[in-house]
Amino acid sequence: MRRTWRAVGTILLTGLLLAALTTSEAAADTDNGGFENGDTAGWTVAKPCGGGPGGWFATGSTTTPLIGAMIPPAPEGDFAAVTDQTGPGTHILYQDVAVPPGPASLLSFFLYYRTSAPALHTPDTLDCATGPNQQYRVDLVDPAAPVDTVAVLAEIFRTEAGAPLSLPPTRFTFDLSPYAGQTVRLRFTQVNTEGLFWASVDAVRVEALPHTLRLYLHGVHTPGTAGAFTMNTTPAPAGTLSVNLLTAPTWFSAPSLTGRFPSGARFTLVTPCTLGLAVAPTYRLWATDATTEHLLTQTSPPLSFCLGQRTLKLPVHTPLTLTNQRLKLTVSTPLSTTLTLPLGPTTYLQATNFTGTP
Ligand SMILES: [Ca+2]
Repeated sequence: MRRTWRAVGTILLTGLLLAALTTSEAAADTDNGGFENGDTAGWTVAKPCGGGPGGWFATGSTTTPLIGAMIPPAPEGDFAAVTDQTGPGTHILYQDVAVPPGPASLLSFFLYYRTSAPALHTPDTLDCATGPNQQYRVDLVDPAAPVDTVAVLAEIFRTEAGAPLSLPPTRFTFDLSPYAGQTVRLRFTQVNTEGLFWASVDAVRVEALPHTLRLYLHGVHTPGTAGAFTMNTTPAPAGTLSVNLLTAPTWFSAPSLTGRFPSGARFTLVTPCTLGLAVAPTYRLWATDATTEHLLTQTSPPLSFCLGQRTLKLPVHTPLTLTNQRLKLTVSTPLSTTLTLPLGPTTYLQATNFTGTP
């Protein structure tokens, strides 16, 4: 019976791992963040303090590589990273990570530890020459700063004085959105002057998260186009724009988009109801770059009663991947009809579940 349950558990776990791999496939990621190379390739190991043997190691074992202390199995895959030592030291593991330029990025990792010391001590230094200093911390650091700086960009985790002497594998997340487009140093540091300390980490990931993309229609022209207007992620100043639909007014997204809309992502055009059109115009949405143009959808909805705000569904076929392409929106009728379009925060093209830039 026990064997059966274990088999079911293995299948479930395998399914979860596959789901995790699929999710992270398209995302920006760390180099060897799960240590599944069986080594610390992609990472830099430093020991700015302490003379004896000790440091960070990748291991697939449940005992540490130097002194054979018991540690949990890797929480994901076969390998994880752990510190081991025979005396006092400062043990650093870091990687410089390019945070995706999109507006939503998430750092996640499994962290766990155990110490033989009777208590944790958390002075604001990584020096192991003067104790007591017994801590494990995770920081975001400027890559140009000294390797053991405590003037950090952000403190992600720290064992505070009085914290438990051991922690089982626990998933932590941290919002990297404020660092979009920057390269930051992700640094794991373990310091010990009071006893042995086994600090572990696994499954370090940086993922771009899906977000709703809103491209506000502006009345300014897009450079390099024949009189087309711009739509971007900043609401237009309040105002109106008069255009003749016979000339098929056009908006191009700025900047270009690189990313993916998964199956089920919804495209809509949201406008105030004050258009006062005599005929139902045709709306077209395209994906374009310098050389090609691809029609995503075309719709001519009948005029209908409108209260306050009009939400027009644009039935774009998904999944859709764009690589440095612009979205192009045109509104037209075969008649000469002047459209007075209110601009501002209530006039935009919206698409859900976008993972990418912007
Ligand atoms: Ca792993």
